[in-house]
Amino acid sequence: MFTACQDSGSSSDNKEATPPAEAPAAQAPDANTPPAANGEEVAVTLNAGDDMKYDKTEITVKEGQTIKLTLHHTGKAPATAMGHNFVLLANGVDVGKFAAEAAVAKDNGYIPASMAADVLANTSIVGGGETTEVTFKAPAKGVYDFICSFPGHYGMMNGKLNVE
Ligand SMILES: [Cu+2]
Repeated sequence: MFTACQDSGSSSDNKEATPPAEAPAAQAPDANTPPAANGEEVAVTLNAGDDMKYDKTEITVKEGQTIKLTLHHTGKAPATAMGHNFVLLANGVDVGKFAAEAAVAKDNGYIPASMAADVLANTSIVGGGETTEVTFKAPAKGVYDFICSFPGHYGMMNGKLNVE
């Protein structure tokens, strides 16, 4: 398999001087991409930088798959100023309300305890150069919202998890 987003390793894949990449990451799926089948673990990497954007706004998985999601903060700003996380919300959750509650839940990693039942999966908050991950089982077929719950981010940092 492969390792993704390991910072400060000995390899030379240093992303510090990455030019603004507005185009979707043109990573051709290579022969090493594991086939995605029910029950298997699939790796998803989500990048977000100081521009307050996820590099993917749509993630498609299959029901029953185990998803290992890695969130890599490609920027330089500290978590206190430009923290990012990944929060997958249950169906029917009022995203705006959740985000408002989350914004004042700093002590709990911006996950509001009062709405914890609405969270299907979440990572911790990371700052520039840091990586975090969460492994979770794909929920039932449907479309689910994911957001960054750092204050003020969800309007820019949101996407859909499609479970087929
Ligand atoms: Cu964020």
